[in-house]
Amino acid sequence: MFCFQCEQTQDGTGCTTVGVCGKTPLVAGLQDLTMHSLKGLAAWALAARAAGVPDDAEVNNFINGSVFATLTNVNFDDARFVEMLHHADKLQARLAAAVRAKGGAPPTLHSTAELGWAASGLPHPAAWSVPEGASARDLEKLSRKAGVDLRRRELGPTLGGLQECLAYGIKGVAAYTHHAFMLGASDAGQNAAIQEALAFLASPQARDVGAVLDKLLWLGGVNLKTMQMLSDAHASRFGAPTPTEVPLTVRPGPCILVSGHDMADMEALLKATEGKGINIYTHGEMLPAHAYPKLKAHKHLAGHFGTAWQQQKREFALFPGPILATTNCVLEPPKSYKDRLFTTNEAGLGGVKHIGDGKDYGPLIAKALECEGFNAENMPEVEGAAHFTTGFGHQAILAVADQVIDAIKTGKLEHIFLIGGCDGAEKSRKYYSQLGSSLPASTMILTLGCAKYRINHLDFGNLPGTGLPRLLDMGQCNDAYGAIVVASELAKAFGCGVNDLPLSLDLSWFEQKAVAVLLTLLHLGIKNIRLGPKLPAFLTPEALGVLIERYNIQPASLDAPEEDLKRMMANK
Ligand code: FSO
Ligand code: SF4
Repeated sequence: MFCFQCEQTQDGTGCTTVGVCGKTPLVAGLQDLTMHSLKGLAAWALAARAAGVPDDAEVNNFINGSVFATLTNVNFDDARFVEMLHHADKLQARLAAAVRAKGGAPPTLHSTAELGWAASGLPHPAAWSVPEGASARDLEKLSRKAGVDLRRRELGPTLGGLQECLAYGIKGVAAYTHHAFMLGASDAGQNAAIQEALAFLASPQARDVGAVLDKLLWLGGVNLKTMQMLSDAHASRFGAPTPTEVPLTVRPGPCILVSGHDMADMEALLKATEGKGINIYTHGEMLPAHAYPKLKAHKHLAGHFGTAWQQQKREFALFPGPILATTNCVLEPPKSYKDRLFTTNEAGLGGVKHIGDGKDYGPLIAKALECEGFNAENMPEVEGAAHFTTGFGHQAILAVADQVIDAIKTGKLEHIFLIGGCDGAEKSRKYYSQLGSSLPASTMILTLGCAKYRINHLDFGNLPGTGLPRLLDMGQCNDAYGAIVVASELAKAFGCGVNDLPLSLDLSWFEQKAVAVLLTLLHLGIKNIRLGPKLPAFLTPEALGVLIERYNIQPASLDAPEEDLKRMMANK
C-alpha cells in the first residue's frame, strides 16, 4: 500500500505497510480502486449531462458518498468498498445505456500512455469495471495498478503530488456536499463540478502542472459554494446557532454518545429517544449541536463528553452507553467498547453494527437501555471548566459586529486569531495550546473544527472594556464558511481587503476536508496563512514553493509559537 493523504502519514512521507490510522493494505487498495472507478463514473455522468439525460440523483449522491468514504478515518470496512465498486459498475452501465439512447457521445477513453500512466495495466476508468467473480483480495492486487505510488513514479513527484492534492480537495468537497445532502440540500451545479474535477484527473490536461494548479483554485471556489450551501442548510433546518454554554457534567441514567458531524442524525436520534429516559451527549465535532435552537429544544440533549477524535479510544471506553459514529473521524475500536459502537452514513468499521439508510435506531436505543448508564458510582469528575461555550456562528458574530468594529477602532481589540482545523495525536500540536494561552488580552480568538480542544478549556474572559468574550467558537470544520463571512464583512466595514485586517489564520490540518477549506482560502486570495503541524507530504518542495511565493503560506513555528505570535500581530 501507499497512502500519504493525511497529516499524520508515516514519517511524514507515506504509509506503506499499514496506515498510522489503522487502514490495512486491503482497505487502502480498495479505496484506491474506488477512486479510480469513480473517475470513470464521473466521466459518464458528464457525458450523460451533455447528451441531455436528466440528472441522476442516485449517481450524484453515490459519487459524493463513496468519495467521502475514502477520506481519512471514515470507513475501514473492506466489504463496503467491494459493494461500492459493484454498484459503481451498475450505475456506469445505466448511464452508458442512457447516453446511447439519446445518441450522445461517450467519454473519451484516453490511453494510459496519453494519461502518463503507461505502466498501469488498468484501462481508462470510464472503460474499467470489476472483473467477474473478483474477491476483495483480487481487487486489492488489481488496485496496485491504480495506486498513488505508481502514478507518482510515472508522473513525477511534483505533478503526481499536485494531482493527489486535487483528489484530496475533491474528497473534502464531496464530504461537505454529502453533509449538505443529508440535511436536504443539493445543487446540480455542485454535483457536476465534483464530477468535472474527478474526470479531469483521468484526462491528458491533468499532465500540465499549470492546469492542475488552476483546477485547485477553481475547486476552492466550488467548495466555497458548497460550504455556503451547508451553512444555509444547517440554519434553515435547525435555526441559526446561538451562543450556548454546554455542560461537561453528566446526568444519571441511560445515555448515548454521538460523534462525527451529522446534525440530521442528531435530530432524528433526539426524536427517536424522546421520552425514553435516555440522555444524549456529544463528542468531538458534535459539540456545536447544542447551539442550534431546534436541537437544544430537546431537553435530553444533556451535555458534552470528552474532547477531540484522537482521544476516542480512551473516552469511548469510559462512556457507560452506546456510541453512534455519524461520520469521520472513527478509529478501529478495541474490545472494550466494540459491541457498544454503531456507525451510520459513510462511516464503517468491520464487525461493528451499521445503521443503514432506513435509520432504524432501535438496536442503538435497546443497547442504551441495556448498558449501565451513568450512576453515583461512575459519574466522571470534571476537572477545570464545567462547560464549553459554542454557537458563535457568523450570524451571532455579525449581530455584535458594531461592537467588534468599535473595539478595533478604539484599540481595545488589536488582533483576531482564527485557530481552526483539526486536532490530532502528535505532541507537536501543543503549539496551538501554547500559542492560544500566550495571546495578549487585547486579542480575540475564533475557533473552528476540533482544533478548538487545544484551547477551549482555558478561561479567556472578556475583551477588556467591552462585553465581548475573547474566545468565540464558530462550530465544526463544516462551519468554516462562517469565518469567511465574518472576515468579508469586517473588510467591507473597514473598506479594505481581508489581508489588510488585523486578522491571522493559524490552521491545523489533518485530513482532506481541511485541504478543501485551504483551497477555498487560496481561491479567495487569503495570504500569510500558518499551516501545521506538518506540511502536506504530497506536495514537493517545488509545489510548496509556488504556494509560498503566491500566498506566503508559512509552516507553523512549532518550537517558537512566540515568534509566530509576534509576526502575526504585525500582520505578517
Ligand atoms: Fe477536524 Fe478533520 Fe472536523 Fe475530524 S476537520 S479532524 S473529527 O474531520 O472533524 O474538524
Ligand atoms: Fe496513513 Fe493517513 Fe493514509 Fe491513514 S489516511 S494510511 S494515516 S496517510
